[in-house]
Amino acid sequence: MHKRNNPTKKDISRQLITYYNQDYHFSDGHILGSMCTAPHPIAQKAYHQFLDTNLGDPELFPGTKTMETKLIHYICHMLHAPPTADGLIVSGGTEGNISAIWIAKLLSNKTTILVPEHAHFSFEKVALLMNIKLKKIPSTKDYTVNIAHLKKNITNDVAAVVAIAGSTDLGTIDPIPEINDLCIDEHLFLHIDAAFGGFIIPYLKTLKPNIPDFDFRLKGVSTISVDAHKMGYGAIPLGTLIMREKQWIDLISVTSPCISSTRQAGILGTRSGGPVAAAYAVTHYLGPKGYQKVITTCIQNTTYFIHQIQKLGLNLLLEPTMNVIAIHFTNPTRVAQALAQQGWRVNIMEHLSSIRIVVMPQITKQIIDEFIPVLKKVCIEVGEL
Ligand code: 0PR
Repeated sequence: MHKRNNPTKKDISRQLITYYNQDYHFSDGHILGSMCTAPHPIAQKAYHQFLDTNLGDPELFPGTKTMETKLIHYICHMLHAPPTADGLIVSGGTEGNISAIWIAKLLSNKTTILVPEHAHFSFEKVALLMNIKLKKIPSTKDYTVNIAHLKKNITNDVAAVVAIAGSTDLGTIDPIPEINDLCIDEHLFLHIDAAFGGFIIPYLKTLKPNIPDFDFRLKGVSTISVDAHKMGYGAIPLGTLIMREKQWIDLISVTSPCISSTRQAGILGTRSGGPVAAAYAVTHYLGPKGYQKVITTCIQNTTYFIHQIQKLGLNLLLEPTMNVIAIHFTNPTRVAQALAQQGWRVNIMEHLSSIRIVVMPQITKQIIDEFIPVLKKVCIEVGEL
């Protein structure tokens, strides 16, 4: 009998289970430091349904393309974008930042950008890819950009100013209204990196009225990137770049002779409609009321979490603005490694002598109650308590 060399379906299925079991899963509740979560069930279903679509050739998939347009409109509306605005679906915050600076560079023909020192490392890629010079602006003691330093660094080779609405390390929000005024006065392109905060800040205002504006209501804001695969409850990869003027899309478009549409915008070519369908489904299903509920719960759980941490006698690096907690340690790596040995994953921020916990929707009070005794035990073991 002819012997099959390839593994059977059953073999493959067993292999997949083995590999799957080597991973951590959001549903276990032990991933504490990630900015992602398991996609909402309605997003998971939509993703599978649109697995074989390709938005690189939208004329073959007009239905998927319509969903994409509606998703962009949803985000535009959430960000109070003017009627002149439009957006691009991108793979995430990295591509959003690259695309925004690509536009700013083409509009200005200049090559320096002013970036807060607490900006995400994706701006290093911007610099490498586009021969851009990053001028890093120091932070204040609140870990937001220092406006006086920003002002001092405005020179006539600046293509764009970047501000962060929900920083990667600490969830802090730069003083965007002041930066906005500065950019209007100096006629500078202003990009807001709201990859993480974009789905939080609109709903944070009802809980914390002093949260500053960050969106297109500020007339100097040129572009905003927001990821659905972070706090939007969507599936990876799904980011958006919303721009004040729809014609800026033309700047980053090329003619595409071999496909049915004549122009293709942005960096990617072939790309799945699955994540777009997922984000369309969850945004329209939850709507503002649903997101308000999700964010309110995350913020309440953050408050509960920090009380439990403080009750242990541990110190926070600063009072959280949103659902990002930084616990200060003498040796954060040792704490994180000891937690990993117990099956709990946090992110290490050596540069801030802290560990990061992001209170995503899967981090319930029950999970916090399970984690706190482990944290206490580990801290005693490694001499942090
Ligand atoms: N801008 C900000 C403010 C970000 O926080 C991030 C990612 C990006 C841009 C880049 O986004 P993409 O990674 O989607 O391109 N911040 C997270 C971080 O570096 C990404 C992340 C998510 C890391 C989940 C780990 C993880 O498990 O922490």
